[in-house]
Amino acid sequence: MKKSALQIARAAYRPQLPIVLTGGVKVVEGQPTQSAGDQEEIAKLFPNTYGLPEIVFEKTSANTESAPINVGVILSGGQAPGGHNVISGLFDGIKSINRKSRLYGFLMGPGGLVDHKYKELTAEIIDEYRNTGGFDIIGSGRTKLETKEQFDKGLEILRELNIKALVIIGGDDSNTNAAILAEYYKAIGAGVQVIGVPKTIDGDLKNNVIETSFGFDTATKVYSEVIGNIQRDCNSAKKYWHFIKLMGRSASHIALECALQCQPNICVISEEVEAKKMTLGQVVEEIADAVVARAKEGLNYGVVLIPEGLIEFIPAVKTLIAELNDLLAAKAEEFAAIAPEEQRAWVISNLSEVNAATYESLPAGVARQLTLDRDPHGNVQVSLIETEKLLSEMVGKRLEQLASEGKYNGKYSTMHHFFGYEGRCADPSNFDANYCYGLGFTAACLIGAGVTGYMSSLRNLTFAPINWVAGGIPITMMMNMERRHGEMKPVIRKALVELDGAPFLKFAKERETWKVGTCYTYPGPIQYFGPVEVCDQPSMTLVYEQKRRKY
Ligand code: FBP
Repeated sequence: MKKSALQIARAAYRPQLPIVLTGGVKVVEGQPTQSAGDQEEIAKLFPNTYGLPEIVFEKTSANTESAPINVGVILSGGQAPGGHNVISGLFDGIKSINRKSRLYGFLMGPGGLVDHKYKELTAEIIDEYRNTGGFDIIGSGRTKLETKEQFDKGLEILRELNIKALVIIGGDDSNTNAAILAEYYKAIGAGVQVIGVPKTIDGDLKNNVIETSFGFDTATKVYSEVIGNIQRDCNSAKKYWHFIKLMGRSASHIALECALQCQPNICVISEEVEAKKMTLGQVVEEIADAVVARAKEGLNYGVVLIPEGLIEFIPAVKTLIAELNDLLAAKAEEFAAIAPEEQRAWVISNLSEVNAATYESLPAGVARQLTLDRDPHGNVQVSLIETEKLLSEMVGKRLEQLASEGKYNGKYSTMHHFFGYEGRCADPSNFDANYCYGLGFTAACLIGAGVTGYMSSLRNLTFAPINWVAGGIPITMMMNMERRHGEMKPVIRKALVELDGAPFLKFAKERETWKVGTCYTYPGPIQYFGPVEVCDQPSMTLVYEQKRRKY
């Protein structure tokens, strides 16, 4: 296959490993842990894997080579830059345990384990994919691993291939399932360890022990590059308002990071909308105010960032979605049998009065999307809702009204963009290339340590990679009970933007200036070769969270 010059140069990049992982490692155990919430219920549901200690690896000069081990790996959910480096780090890690260890990749996500679709990942294959974006080495999928039948079916192929450890690379839902699988295999004495790796561009799988999920750094840098380009175009032509929706199903971390990088005129933060109990009309009003204020200065252009998940955070819509989830779960067959043109009326007649009113008030396309198929984890597919168009149209209508009252006399022409899939398979930034390779290598060390139900972890991420702290965190430590598909389930708590956190506070301090002033910054494309301050900086979110500028 023909390769670009950058592909060839990038293949030669050697990710930097934390110094602790560059020889033999020994395990240092911390204190027993407890779950993030609902301790009693979680302890009951995970009798074999609850309360385990955190683990940190330290360097040892002792010979740590041990028997060869066969390991399986699964990529689960949406693509995120760096997945291939997790796999290459895992491969190199298990080979450092014993040259005869073997790695098998299950194809197209967790479904590959259940359907026994796999391929052995040899050194030749791994070398083709080092430092590349995408998940194409084995593919990914969203099958939810949750039933005993699936676990037992998976165990058949694990036994056939003599696989003693399974690494699941996924987001909060997939790692929740990894914890359930680990518990089940431990309970039945299957002899298979399960290790998770924190993946998602959304950045919402993080807590005080997992500093960030991989892929967030690269994806936000890609989006920031193009937002910067649009801002420059906008500032050159001075004739459009650009409404840019950014991926991130639930939390607004991506939008916030891009706002910190690019300084747009407006960035809506869903978590703030929810906290202030805002209606859609109030969000529109705020944007319209900014358009009017800029028009007064003769500035009939601007850039608005909108997080993909916004609609779900508007309190009235959130309550509606919760009732719809229960309704559609309880009456799935009845709903499926209804002709499409009659579904709207059926939904309205089955909802409570208040939610029926909200449903009716939404534009038909948005309302319909809320009743369409959930993903296998029960999430509304918000990437399919055109919030950027919805908002720009509503702002347009409000401006017409203001103009008729003599309160606005600017020009309002709009452009719409959605940046999501463009960033998920980019070649990983140096940060993600190093982080992912280290996470994979750490997963191998956790396998070597014989533990199960742990998530691979690297900390101190605003320091240079050689100083990163490697270890493992019991997955149950991140869990609490939440309502899903109409039932209470143990799940990893999603990290939303904290309104008292340093990244949001920084944004909140600057945003009034950015609104009317034109303070755009232009981050430019990701650089892989060159000065440290250009190539190796972590996300601003991490930097503000850890209150450190650069290493
Ligand atoms: P993960 O949570 O699996 O990492 O996926 C996140 C995401 O990229 C969201 O930002 C987006 O809403 C969703 O996936 C899109 O899903 P799909 O790839 O199935 O269209």
